[in-house]
Amino acid sequence: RKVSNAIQQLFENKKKGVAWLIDPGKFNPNSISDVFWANLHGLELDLILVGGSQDESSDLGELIQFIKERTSSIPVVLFPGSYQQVCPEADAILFMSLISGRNPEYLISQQVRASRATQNSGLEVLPTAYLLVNDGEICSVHRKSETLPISNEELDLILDTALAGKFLGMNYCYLDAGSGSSSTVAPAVIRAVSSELQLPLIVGGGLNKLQKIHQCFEAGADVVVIGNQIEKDPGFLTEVLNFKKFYNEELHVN
Ligand code: 1GP
Repeated sequence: RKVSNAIQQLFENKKKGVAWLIDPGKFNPNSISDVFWANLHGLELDLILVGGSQDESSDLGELIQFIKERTSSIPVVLFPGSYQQVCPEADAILFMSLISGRNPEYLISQQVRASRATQNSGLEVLPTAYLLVNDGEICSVHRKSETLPISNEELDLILDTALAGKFLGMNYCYLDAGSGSSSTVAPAVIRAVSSELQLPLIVGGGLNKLQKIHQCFEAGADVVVIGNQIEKDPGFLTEVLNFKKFYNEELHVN
């Protein structure tokens, strides 16, 4: 099944999705038990994102194979930190432009370098407007991309930027506060972007509590992305998936 169809279905049915972000630079396969992998099957994890801010991941293919052997039907989507992270073992790629910044390297140069490998890979391409938005914190992705996040307070700028991405043909919008960020994308920002854009909205960065995930869902995020907190405590993923199931069922009843 195509990843775009799965996301579109969530969006159209107003259901919520959860993505587990695995950063190859941090992931320790020994920290995850066989029982945990086995349990994932019943828990309806929507996506696994793989990628990170380090440049090269020579063993990315091996890591994806390792994940796929344990999860079978859960789509693996690349969230590339650089053009070197295009990897045919995955199912799809978030083909992103960092449009909240003004660094040409991440607006278009990395994409030019990634395009041939993407074309040859047979990966499903998900054209994505990627915006860094938080309370003004600097984290790894800002440092690497040499761009500043847009402040949660600059709502008009965020909306205009996201709209520009839509008009350029990007089918998805990813609002990211940055990995490990202590602030998140503000619910007011999510609400405004979701209603203005009418595109599937992915939200991540600093989502380390169920309450924050609940806020994202309520504000209109279609998919939430969680990385760091699962790295710290794999059980958090189980909690989030149980919560999502409950949330989606409640929604269904109402
Ligand atoms: C970062 O949105 C992702 O790019 C996930 O962030 O690691 O803080 O969950 P966390």
